[in-house]
Parts: sequence; C-alpha cells; structure tokens
Amino acid sequence: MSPPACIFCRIAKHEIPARVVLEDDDVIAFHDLSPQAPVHALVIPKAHVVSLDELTPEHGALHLSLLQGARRVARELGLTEGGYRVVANTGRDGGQSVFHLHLHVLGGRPLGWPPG
Ligand code: DGP
Repeated sequence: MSPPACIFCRIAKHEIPARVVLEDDDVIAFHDLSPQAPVHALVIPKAHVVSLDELTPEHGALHLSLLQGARRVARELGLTEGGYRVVANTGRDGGQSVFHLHLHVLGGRPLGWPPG
C-alpha cells in the first residue's frame, strides 16, 4: 500500500518532479535534493517499503533490482572507475528521515569513514 503523503511514492508515480537517472518496472533512481557529495542519487523501490528492515524474502527479486539499480546508477553517473558508496540509513539511529526505503549512491570525491 502506498501512503498518500509518502514523498518517494509520489516521485515514483511521477506526481512530483525529480531528476530521474533510470527507471524500470521495480525501481526508480533520481538525484538527491540535498546532495552530500558531487554525485548523490537515490534508488528506491516503486512499491512502498518502509526501510531495509522491512525488506523481507517475500519481496523476492526486489533485492536484486535495488542493488543492480545502485550499480547501474554508478555506471550511468561515471562513478565506476573512482568508486562509490551505497548506504541505506535505517530507522532512527541510522539517520533515516524519509520512511520509504532508499539506497544512497554517493561518489565523485574520496568519502570519509567512519560516518558521523
Ligand atoms: P535519509 O536521511 O537516509 O532518509 O535520506 C533521505 C534523502 O532524501 C535526503 O538525502 C534528502 C532526500 N530527499 C528528501 N526529499 C526529497 C525530495 O523531495 N526529492 C529528492 N530528490 N530528494 C529528497
């Protein structure tokens, strides 16, 4: 079910604009509104899944679609050679602020570790 107020559900349905990088039947990827690196995109399932913690075996091939989506975004945005980071902030302590599962794909500069 898709909560009417979920901003990422609305992006997935093209009800609100986003700079889309790629899209298929299962996932859509778009540039982050508030980039934390020279390249910062998000890969989301089109179906509403709250967080990585709610992505279960019942979601089947969606796991693969999301990971391959991140890889395809990295290729599309020129990150493959230099490398990149894929992050799923999950829940309160994980720093999640939008409660529709998303993979951050970050790159374009050396990224620090550990995260804050
Ligand atoms: P997180 O804190 O892990 O839940 O990341 C949510 C990200 O979503 C954050 O980096 C900003 C981004 N974001 C929030 N609202 C929008 C939006 O309306 N459009 C786009 N493109 N990105 C958004």
